[in-house]
Amino acid sequence: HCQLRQGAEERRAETHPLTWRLRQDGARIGLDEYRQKDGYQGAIRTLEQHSPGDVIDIMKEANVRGRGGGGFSAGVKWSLTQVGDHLPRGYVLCNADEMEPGTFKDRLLLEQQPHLLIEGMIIAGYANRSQYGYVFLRREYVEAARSVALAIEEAREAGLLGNDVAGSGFDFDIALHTGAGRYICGEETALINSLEGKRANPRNKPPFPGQSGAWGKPTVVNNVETLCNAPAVMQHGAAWYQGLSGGLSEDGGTKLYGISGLVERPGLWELPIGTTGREILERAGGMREGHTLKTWLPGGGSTGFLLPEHLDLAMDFDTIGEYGSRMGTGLMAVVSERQSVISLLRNLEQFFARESCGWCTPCRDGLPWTVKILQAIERGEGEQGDIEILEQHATDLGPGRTFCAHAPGAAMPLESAIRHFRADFEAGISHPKRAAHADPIPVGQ
Ligand code: L3W
Repeated sequence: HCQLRQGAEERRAETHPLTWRLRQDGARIGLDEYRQKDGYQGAIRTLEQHSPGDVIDIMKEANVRGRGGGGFSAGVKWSLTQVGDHLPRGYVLCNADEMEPGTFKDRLLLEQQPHLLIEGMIIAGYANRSQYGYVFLRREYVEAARSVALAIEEAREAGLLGNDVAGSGFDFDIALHTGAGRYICGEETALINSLEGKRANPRNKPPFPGQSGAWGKPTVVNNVETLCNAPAVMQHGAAWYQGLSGGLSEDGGTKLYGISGLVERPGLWELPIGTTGREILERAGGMREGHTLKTWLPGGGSTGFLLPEHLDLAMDFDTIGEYGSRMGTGLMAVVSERQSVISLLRNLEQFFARESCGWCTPCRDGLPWTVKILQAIERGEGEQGDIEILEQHATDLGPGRTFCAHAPGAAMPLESAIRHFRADFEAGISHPKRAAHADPIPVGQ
């Protein structure tokens, strides 16, 4: 699924800033090849020609929005660290803890083109007056770890990391840190706790990491793909970046879009942001023979189910949000009419229950309870009133009830599945309402 299914001849620097350097055979791009293909020019130009404030203005103007799923402006995030006089400010953390169900975009960048990330981190470090960056990497990404570690060494030897980066007088270095394989470590404040050697419980926000992050210092946390956009923005400018979407969206740039499920050719493509779900499905050759599309998740397990009628919506941060879902990571998962939405939902909620850090009650207790009810419905042994309990859970897990977005993320597929496929839930209910004295709360399993 990790192949970038697009001919090299179709990818150009002017239109595919994230992937134009990649080889057709998927081989890793080392430092020499990266530099031959214009690599590090964005960072060098930044260090030579711009002040940190300029970089932030350009990133804001380009409107690079967080590609991990949050969609928050990277430039605005970077401006949070510009308070106070003390130098260096703090840290740049690359969130490479890619573990969103169905998401495999950052892996491609990390394995095949790690220098693009390092270049982006140098730019982020300079803009945020930081001297140290960490790549927080998902433990299971063994190949990516090897690739990034080698790239850090290559960059250090070439004077692109360490003291006096590229002769600019700016000092910046990066360390690779592998996590312990937990989804919650991708939540930015849990990531910070984990990096500090603490248990990965999310922290309350505010303060945002830009105000007080790792070891109490102003800290920028950006997704891999977000940071990988910075070099081209700094090399070619905000107006150019904005134009990449070709009018398909008010958001700028391109996006790594992908698709998995029962399609002919699952894959990943760099396309203008705002490309429709239909085009992504068509690039994958459509649904497999004998299957028709029942529903789809636009960007991971923590997004809401959409219907075939939503395929013509622009896949961007704002449009999808108007239809009870979110673009999320932009990697679609399709469900065939011959597959069970209830089983998929149960699988996702089981994942979210397992990956909850356990701090907040709705998440710790609500998710296992949700799973238990879904398992009963899946077996055809649901009870009258179960749908109403699940609806209540979708509310109780929703925004504002917990420290972080884990529970609201889990609530999205739950709420949308009930809204769109109530009949599927009803079909799994065979028992009368449970007696009032029965213990309805299977806590702590
Ligand atoms: C300063 C404010 N900064 C928000 C920052 C915030 C964060 C970013 C996004 O979860 C989503 C989540 C998952 N001043 C700010 C501010 N920020 N207001 O903006 O914030 P937010 O609240 O939208 O979400 P979050 O807690 O960071 C991000 C979703 O991503 N997700 C999970 C993805 C997993 C991967 C992966 O495995 N690679 O990407 C998928 O969609 O559900 O909704 O930095 O500090 N006023």
